[in-house]
Amino acid sequence: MKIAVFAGDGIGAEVVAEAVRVLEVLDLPGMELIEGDVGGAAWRKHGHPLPQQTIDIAHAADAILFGSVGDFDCDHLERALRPEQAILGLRKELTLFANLRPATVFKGLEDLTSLRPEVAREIDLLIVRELNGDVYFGEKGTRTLEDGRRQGWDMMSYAEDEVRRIAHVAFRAAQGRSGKLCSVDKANVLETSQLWRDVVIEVAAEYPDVELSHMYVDNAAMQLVKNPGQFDVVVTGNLFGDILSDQASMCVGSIGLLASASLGETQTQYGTKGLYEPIHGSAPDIAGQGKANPMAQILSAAMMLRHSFGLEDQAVRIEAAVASALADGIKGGDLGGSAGTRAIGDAVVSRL
Ligand code: GGG
Repeated sequence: MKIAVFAGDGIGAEVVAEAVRVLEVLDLPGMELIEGDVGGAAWRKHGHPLPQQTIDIAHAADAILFGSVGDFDCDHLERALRPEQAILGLRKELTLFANLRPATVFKGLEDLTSLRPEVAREIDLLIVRELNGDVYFGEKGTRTLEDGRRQGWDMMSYAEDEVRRIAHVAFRAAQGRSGKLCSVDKANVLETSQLWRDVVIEVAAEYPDVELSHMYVDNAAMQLVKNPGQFDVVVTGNLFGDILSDQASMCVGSIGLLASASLGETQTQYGTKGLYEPIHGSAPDIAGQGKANPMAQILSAAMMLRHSFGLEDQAVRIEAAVASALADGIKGGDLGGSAGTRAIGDAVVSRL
């Protein structure tokens, strides 16, 4: 079981260390951890946020445990050298096109979310975000117009096969849950979204047992805080998914709790090859202070055991340990508590 460990920038190293500790305590036979550099840390050492040796490690691994990237010191760099290119590059390089972002409210946190407790309690949703297309990867540039004004552009596009493959992932996920799928787009304004909607409807014909609905992204943002209980599986594009899943994190209490799996179609001898990361970034303002909540990173490791190694029991063990720690009041600063990174890791480890 080869696991590439790319901690990255800011709080990445601190939270990844706790997730690795959890994995080591489980004492999984044959587990091998291989570290690699990504993000600003890699740019400092190798002059590039995603050096070739890191790409090689990623290719050789069965799964990747990824921390976070983002570094203010890199703000002056051209876009191709920015830390964020490490995560975008890995997703593209490994064709990891399906990002699964589950969101539920843990017991004991109902009063801590941005919603009324009775509304928050209803949340149990899975955002399926497309990762390889959209405006993030379209042609982009800046130029000066004839009248002297500067203009920037980013091309938004989806090819039908890109929509079809993420739609299949979402329909299958819906089949395994409540059988409800909501596709989020902006089809009243964007051609890209109209194609997205047409293709999702075509794919729906293969899943007659799934109830499909469509929602414009602006309405979805509103409904997510008004009545989140109406959603089960939500499928959407790269940009809308990035934004909606951060929004969802506040509906469940903290972005420090949301894990994610990025999957493609590569199968290893153990399961589906994937990259696992918290949805939060590198939080440079609290980096190195032992304050970051490692729970999202630990829960990402649980997703890795489930999807890439078929170790459902071990994944459930980790998730139960996190839930138990939260129910016992072990909370980081992000949840109004005072537990530090290491103390939260200890609490999870002791409950495994
Ligand atoms: N762990 C998530 C992370 O490092 N996020 C930084 C980032 O730039 N993410 C871009 C994205 O998720 O599309």
